Amino acid sequence: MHLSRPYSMQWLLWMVIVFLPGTVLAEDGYELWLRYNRIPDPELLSYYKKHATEMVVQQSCPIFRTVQDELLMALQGLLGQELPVNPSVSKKGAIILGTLDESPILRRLVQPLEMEIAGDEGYIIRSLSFDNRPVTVIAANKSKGVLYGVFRFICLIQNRQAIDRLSIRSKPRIQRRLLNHWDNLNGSVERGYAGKSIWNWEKLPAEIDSRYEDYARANASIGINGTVMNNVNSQAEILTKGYISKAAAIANVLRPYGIRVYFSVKFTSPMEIGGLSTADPFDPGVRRWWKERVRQIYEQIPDFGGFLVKAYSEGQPGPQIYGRTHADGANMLAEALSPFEGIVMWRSFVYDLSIDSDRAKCGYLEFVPLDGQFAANVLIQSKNGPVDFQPREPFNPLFGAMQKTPLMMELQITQEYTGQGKHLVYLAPQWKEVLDSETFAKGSGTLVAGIVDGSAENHALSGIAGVSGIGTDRNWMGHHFSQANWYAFGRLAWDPALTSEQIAEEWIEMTWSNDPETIDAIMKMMAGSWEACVDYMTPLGLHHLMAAGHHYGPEPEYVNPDRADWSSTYYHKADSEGIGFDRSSAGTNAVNQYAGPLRKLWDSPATCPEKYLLWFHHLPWTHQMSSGKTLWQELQLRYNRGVESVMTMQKAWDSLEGKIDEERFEHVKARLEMQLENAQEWRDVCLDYFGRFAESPDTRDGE
Ligand code: GCV
Repeated sequence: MHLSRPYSMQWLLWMVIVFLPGTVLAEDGYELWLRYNRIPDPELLSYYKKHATEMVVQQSCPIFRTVQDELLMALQGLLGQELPVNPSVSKKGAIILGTLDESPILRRLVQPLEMEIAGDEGYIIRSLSFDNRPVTVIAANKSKGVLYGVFRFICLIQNRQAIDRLSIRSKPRIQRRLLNHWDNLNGSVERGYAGKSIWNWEKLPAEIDSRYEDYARANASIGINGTVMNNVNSQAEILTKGYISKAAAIANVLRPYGIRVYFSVKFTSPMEIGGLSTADPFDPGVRRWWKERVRQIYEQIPDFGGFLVKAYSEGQPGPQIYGRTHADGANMLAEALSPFEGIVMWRSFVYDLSIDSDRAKCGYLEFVPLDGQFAANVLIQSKNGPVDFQPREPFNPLFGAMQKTPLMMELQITQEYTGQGKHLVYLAPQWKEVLDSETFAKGSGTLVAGIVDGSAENHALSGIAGVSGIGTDRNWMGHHFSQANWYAFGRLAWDPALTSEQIAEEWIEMTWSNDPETIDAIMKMMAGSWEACVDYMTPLGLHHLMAAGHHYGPEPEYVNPDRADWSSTYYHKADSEGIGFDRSSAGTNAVNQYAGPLRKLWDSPATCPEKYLLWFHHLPWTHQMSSGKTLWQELQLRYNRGVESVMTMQKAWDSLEGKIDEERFEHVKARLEMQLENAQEWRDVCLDYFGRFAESPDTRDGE
């Protein structure tokens, strides 16, 4: 084998097990979607072998070595073929990898114009002929692009696609595609449901866990190019020398996979670890402190990405303490980072009820007036919806309302409000609903995705972040199916136009099986899983009925003694008159934060889509729904439908017994049982509670 780096013991052991004839692999989900098990069909195997005979490489750099190793490893596993690595083409079926700058062969084969279109991270994959030999070309302008191209090529084989007539050109639509870890420095993970933080801060920088590299491989395979290592509820210590060195050690592992590291920083760090008496962004000493600290970071992490900041929200300090604005705070950090091309991602997740009593309106009210005041290297990071990662929310009205400022979207991969690593909920349809939403920000045709990727408003910067949920569990995410959300996040960050079905199918074949019946059964489970969760938790636009604190089960009766908006009753407002939050023009007028056509549509219960009905309206229990039922009847129907969908998922999964490896089969089966119990609890608790107000009798069917 032509391996440029020694593999870990774990990997070698795995290889031995894979190649023992007749061995049935026990799987624990650690490999994620990067499972390179041998293709069992002899005909297919010989087809792929014919088109993957050697690897032609004419360059070397750390990323390039990664590229080469990954392809070797994949083909060794999938085809059982040790590919020679040669500097020139000697066989039919060669795979030629490289950048035009460094590979003379590729310069002969590929048009420079075509590469221009691919940009810095894009790639092309083409079936071509070289000296009358059929070859496959994976080319890019930068090594990073080749890395992404190679992972796509491997995916094609994992998906059993033809590889002899390839003509693929791809480049990411969004520049910064980041995971946000809500990992604390003590190893716990806020809203994490898969064990502890994978960053072993105590043992760093001396000990480098082999997981870091596996994490990097997984992310690179789906195009993720950055990671914010620590919680947005940040601790100042991340900026101390010790932690910078620890982070630098991780950055060294991630770099060959094209991944940069970023920090969440606490606004009062200059006071907490710098001994200053203020953190006022207008104070020259404070500004100097940040500049110096940033310089120290770049000394150790030359490609450091920048800072993420949660300011003046949920107890985190911000510039407002000193009478300054979000823009003042963000711009101070931006100034420190700018000489190194670092960026600031400043979160808009703020809800100071003294600004407005409707929490959903607060972010918009604080941030829109600041549009145009942020430095060029600042992005505003906004959650997909205006409240907080609820099972379903309309899109955040900030998208489209701050046309002079690049807005990043923050999605939640970790399932804080959607079953927490215990429920099978495929979130790509939720994200697609938001990304595909028409904002009417510039007449029709301005989708949220176009704002996030910067194209609608011509921004030089663009970004998207997913709150990761990754932990030390063997399967990384707690639930095997939560891996699909990590995968889907990366794929949508690369191309928001992909459909959730396309992504699911790709993932299923890589993660579970290539058997058509298995794919079909799992596809159906995944496709309906998000709507099922919405139905059994918060149908018809209801939101935040979750139990206080842990946010797992239902607690519709919860009233927080200190804060109205931390109470479930604040959101559903159920009483004998009806249910729902009146955000129409007759209510809080949150609807007015959306562009004209949406405002008009959503302002009237007659035209508001039923999925958002109780988000925008408080309606009588007898309100007529499009089904002809009353609102109360419809609510019961939806809760029951959610439970039934989980039963259907269970049946589909049971039908796969024997087709899926036992360990993962049993794991998912047990989780589905828990999900059913939870869904029933959600239904029963919510309907019992709302039933106390509703005039109609509870017509729920028994099971
Ligand atoms: C990191 C929600 C979560 C918090 C989280 C916060 C945020 O309120 O429950 O755990 O804090 O969002 O996004 O900042």
